[in-house]
Amino acid sequence: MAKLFLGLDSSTQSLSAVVIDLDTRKVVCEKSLNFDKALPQYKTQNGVLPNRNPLVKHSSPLLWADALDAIFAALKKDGVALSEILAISGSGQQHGSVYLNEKAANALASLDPKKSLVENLAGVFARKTSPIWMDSSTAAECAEIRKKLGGIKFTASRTGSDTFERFTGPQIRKFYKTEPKAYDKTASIALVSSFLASLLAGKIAPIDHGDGAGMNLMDIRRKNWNHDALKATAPGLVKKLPPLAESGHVIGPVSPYFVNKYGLNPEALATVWTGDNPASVLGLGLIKPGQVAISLGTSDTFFGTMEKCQTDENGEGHVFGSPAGGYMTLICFKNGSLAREKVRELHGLKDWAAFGKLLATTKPGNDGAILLPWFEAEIVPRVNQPGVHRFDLDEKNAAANCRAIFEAQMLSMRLHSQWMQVAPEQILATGGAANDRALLQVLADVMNCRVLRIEVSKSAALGAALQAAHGWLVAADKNPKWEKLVAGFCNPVPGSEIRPDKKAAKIYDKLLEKYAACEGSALADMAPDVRQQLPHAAR
Ligand code: XUL
Repeated sequence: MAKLFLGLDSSTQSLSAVVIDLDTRKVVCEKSLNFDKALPQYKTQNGVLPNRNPLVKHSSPLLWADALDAIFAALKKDGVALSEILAISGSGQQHGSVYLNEKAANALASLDPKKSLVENLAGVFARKTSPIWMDSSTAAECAEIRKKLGGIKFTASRTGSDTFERFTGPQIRKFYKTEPKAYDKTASIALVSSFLASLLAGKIAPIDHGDGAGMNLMDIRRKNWNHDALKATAPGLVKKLPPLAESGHVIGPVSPYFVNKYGLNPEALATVWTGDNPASVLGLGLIKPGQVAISLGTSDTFFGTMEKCQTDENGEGHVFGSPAGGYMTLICFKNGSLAREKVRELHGLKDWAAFGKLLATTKPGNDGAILLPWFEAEIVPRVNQPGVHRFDLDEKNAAANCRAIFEAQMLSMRLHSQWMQVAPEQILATGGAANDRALLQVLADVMNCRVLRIEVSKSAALGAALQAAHGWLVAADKNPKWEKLVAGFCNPVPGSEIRPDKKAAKIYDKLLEKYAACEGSALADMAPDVRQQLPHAAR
């Protein structure tokens, strides 16, 4: 019998499944279900329910449950050996919350396979819809909680992050303030991840230390609920939150619902889920302290792993528990590929090849030219009003501007990740712009570190499958080692390694000082409300 493990990832727009075979170290099945297309009756657009208020972004917990039924039906139809799956884990879009009433626990314990999950869940919600990570309607609640916790620095050092509008605590506070009766009727609050784990386990599932850290409610160092944060958020909250647990910890056997309906093995284990970013950290193989990945996408994201908990006193970066133990950080820079695209368009360059070619005609350090690339309001550093600033840079010099935008983005990453105190031994680059070697050379030189490209499709679902395997091995007293577990599943692209040029790296050490000074002076010139207002949701 093969050793199969299933990982599920419930993201904003889709539910994905990855099945791995631990013996052959192969992904044996990958499947994805787009919410808008597969379940049009929920009328979501890109996984979000329409709302007149552009700051409000909700989705439907029933949609996620329906998708779970649909993906198991699809896996069964495809002939996946569901009876050979030993354990299941998963990940969810972070921060989103589900509000259950006192009927939920019984309904979960007695899921009837003759009905759908949606039918089984009739009447168990204290709130029909779920706020998700794209929601930015809680600025007032963020300010209230932050004030009670003693400001940005203390909020971040206690909970891992400053208060952010998308984080669950401020969202819960808004619910309590605006719908106090419904809040009272809430018996249990789940995250997207723990809600889906609850369906699989047939009981209210714990929240893990990865996703729990995205709530502004968990003590990031002790990994338990922080009572001051709970008190600052809403009354009686402690009774409504499930326990916290290690990611991948075994909850128990899967609910008989899935055994009877889809042919899962009755001994298959349901484990604790995590957030999509912590799961991606596993899927990219970032399991040792100091390992770093940079995703160059719509926005640029810096992921790193740390042994000890360091928090960002400026409140720009987030610290979550890493499913591989220790901590991970996530820093999101909003002006990523859209800002690069703006420069490309401004100079009439038809494609990225032309952009890269032009950039390569200039020298590292760009003769001291600096561009602050805030084409859009920026999250890191906090800039609430778009504005592009040039220092010693001619706006019309296309080649210098192509270099300046990417150098700025990488210098900003280096500057704003210093609080982590992690010197990476190598950086994995992923996302669209990681295909361009000229850009990756700048990245390697600015960070003075070798860079390798990695392409993992469905990194969160793969990470979740590895998490299921880890949980199963721990339960079997096999003392699994993460390094051994991830080996073979997430390798960098052969031949993609780029080494830093030592001379260029020295130039960037100096340029970083100038970049920091330019950034400081641009921020100092801004009105306080432009600088200090909270950014909207990341990514
Ligand atoms: C992270 C965040 C997003 C969501 C996307 O803080 O809000 O990355 O997790 O699913």
